[in-house]
Amino acid sequence: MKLYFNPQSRAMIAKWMLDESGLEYELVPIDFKKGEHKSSEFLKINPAGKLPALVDGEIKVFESSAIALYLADKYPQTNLAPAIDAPERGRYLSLMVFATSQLEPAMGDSLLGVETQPARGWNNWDTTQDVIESELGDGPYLFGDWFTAADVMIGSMFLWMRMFKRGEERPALKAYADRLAARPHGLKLGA
Ligand SMILES: N[C@@H](CCC(=O)N[C@@H](CS)C(=O)NCC(=O)O)C(=O)O
Repeated sequence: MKLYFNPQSRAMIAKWMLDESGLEYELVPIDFKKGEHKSSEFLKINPAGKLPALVDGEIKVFESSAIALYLADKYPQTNLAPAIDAPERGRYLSLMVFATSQLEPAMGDSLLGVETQPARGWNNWDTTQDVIESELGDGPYLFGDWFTAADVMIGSMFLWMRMFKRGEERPALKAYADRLAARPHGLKLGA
């Protein structure tokens, strides 16, 4: 399995997912300055010309949430996702998609100081944090004691925010980010 990678990118999220999975993989370095992500060879893997992208045999996957969903489903022995017919599955899928469709754009609005327009499909940073705080409950993870790919996707957003010295106002979410960063393979950004 090959992960197309640059440490200054969201490919760090896919790498975290792979590290948590214990699966073997190879990193293929992509130099943004040389435009390697826009080469015709790379565009055959991700037509959007962005990282991360994963190649597993014949299968090509791009978009960080798609990569996390793919890995957890393709390799169920990693125990990083509820089975397709498990009662937790609906909530799991919702959180996986929420990470990049709501939490991430809300985070972007907050960092850029832009007023969120809910008509575009996501709520503001405060409201999206309310959702995650309530989903987390007493934790320690989104599915209680069970660490899943949803923690990789949702947790990454809070760990990115931390790099910008933001998103630390809420004790429960701060403690969640601390727990994730302290995992042996936890995402270490800006280190
Ligand atoms: N929604 C995508 C975002 C991918 C993305 O924006 N990647 C950035 C790096 S973090 C990139 O490759 N930028 C290079 C470019 O657009 O030229 C995902 O989650 O995979």
